[in-house]
Amino acid sequence: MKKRNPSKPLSNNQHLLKWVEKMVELCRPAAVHWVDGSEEERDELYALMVKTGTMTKLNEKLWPGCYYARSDASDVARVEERTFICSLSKENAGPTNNWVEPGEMRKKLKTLFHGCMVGRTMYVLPYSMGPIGSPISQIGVELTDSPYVVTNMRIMARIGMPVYAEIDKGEKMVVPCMHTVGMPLEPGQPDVPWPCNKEKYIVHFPETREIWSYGSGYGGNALLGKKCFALRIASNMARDEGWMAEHMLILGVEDPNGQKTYVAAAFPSACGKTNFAMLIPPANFKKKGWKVWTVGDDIAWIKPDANGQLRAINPEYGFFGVAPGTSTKTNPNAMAALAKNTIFTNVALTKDGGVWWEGMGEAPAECTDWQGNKWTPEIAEASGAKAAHPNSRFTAPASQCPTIDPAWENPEGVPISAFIFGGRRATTMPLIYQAFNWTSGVYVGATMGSEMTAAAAGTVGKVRRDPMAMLPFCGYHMGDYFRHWISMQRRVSEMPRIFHVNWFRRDANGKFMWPGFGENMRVLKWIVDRARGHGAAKETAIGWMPHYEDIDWTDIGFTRAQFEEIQAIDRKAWRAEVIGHEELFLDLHDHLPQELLHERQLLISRL
Ligand code: O2Y
Ligand code: MN
Repeated sequence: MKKRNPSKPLSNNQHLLKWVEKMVELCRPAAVHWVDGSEEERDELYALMVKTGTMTKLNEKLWPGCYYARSDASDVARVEERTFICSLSKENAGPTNNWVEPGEMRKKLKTLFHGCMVGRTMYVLPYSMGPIGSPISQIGVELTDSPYVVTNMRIMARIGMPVYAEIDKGEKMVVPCMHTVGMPLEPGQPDVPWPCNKEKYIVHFPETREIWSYGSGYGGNALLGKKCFALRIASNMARDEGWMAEHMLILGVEDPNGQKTYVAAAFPSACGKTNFAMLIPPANFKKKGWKVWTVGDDIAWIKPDANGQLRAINPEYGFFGVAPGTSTKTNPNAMAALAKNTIFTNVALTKDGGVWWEGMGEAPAECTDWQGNKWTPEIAEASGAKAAHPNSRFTAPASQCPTIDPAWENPEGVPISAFIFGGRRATTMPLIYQAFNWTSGVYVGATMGSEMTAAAAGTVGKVRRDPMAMLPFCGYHMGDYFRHWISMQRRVSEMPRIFHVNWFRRDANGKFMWPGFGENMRVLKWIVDRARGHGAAKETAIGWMPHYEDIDWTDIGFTRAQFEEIQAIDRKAWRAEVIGHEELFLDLHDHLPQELLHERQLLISRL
């Protein structure tokens, strides 16, 4: 690297300098690169990775500024079983997290990190989660030996010089994040395009707000600002400081009068979260002047302001979206966002230097699949081979999304009027209902469940309870997390209304009952009406539900009978559902707030 990356840090923060020196001593890199975030630096990093085979530059005419990477076949998703919350006591981590005694884990990490960067460059990557200078934003510094991570983080977070300046101010704590692919390069040893280690550790120390990640170069394991910081560490900060770090998209609904209502929604991985965040209203809604704006697609940091209004920021700067299934039909906004300056990982490479994935559109006659093998539709038919890995990703700048909200970088955040929970449920859960009040809404979120996802590397089809979609991301005891949610009503002047949606209910023949995508706008409009206090509803055993007349059905032909079927409360199925809630509650019993037990009793008595 050129002289521009000085051997001394650009920041005068002595604490940062000392920590980097200590980590250099531990990891023994061949060089240290202080990331400045410039375009020149970005281009140098891409050029370096093209040379080592980590990245391929895509056809500039078709995919300007885009690069393509293929991971090692063993390093394709988050590794929940190798993710640890090493709080001082096992009890604080709770039964839903892996825990190892912190002293023992530190000893192990010290051994693993000793010399782990030999022959490689250590990048010092300062980043801000949230707009720089926002009172809701937080700062981290990731030390990594992966240039792939640096270029991805450059899209996913604000990085470089302005962040050093923030660190210099000394107003915010800095979360230290250590990352290595865990493959030192001895002299003369050739590098591989995607170095990683069979052994993986994704470790969080909540009390000291530290992250240590070993052995993986992929997504949530390695881009430490995302799941590790913005959810696992931030959930601890939020509990201690009276705010919320949530696995939620944020969108704004603009009505024909130009009035905007912002909602935040939690869905487990692979439930159409990115599509919902970028929803395009049906034609008749558009004609009337309804618009949906995107603030974020994955994570929300939500804080009460001085007036007790909950306000949210998207702490991220880009989208790390699942490629398969994304198309101009399903999500034209995502397709526009990823059309340039994007990194594609584990999709297929086409003959003309472009990318393709299942669900993007017509398959190419031939391409190279995510493992580097020849792929044709005929081969796929004979062997079932996928061109793109089901968890293949695009890393795209959020600013390129056509529906990005004009207020998405507002340092004060946007006001939140409603929370939406949802999952992928074939039965039991209606299309839409509203919780009776805040505490019953917390119960709805706490007990939500979904079928498993590729991102979690699990079996498809099995329902797992995923409270607030935070099961893999809550950095402390889930029972205490529920208590924190309940306690928020003491800090907020008017609570957002809470809703549950299920786009995935099936009929007796196994067919989806709801078309989804843009049609979800009809449900969203009712949610917004209710949140503003003027939509009608009827009381049911599980919550408030719209009458058929309360939803705008123009141009869709969804009949009253269909609506009644999709909204039906099958009491037998609901009794089984409540038993499922009991299983979760048993696991958490010693930290479970009494309020949730009461809610359960009330639900049972209504059923
Ligand atoms: O598998 C990974 O490393 C990515 S996981 C992910 C990425 C973007 C948004 N959400 C998720 C998730 O698993 O919730
Ligand atoms: Mn997510």
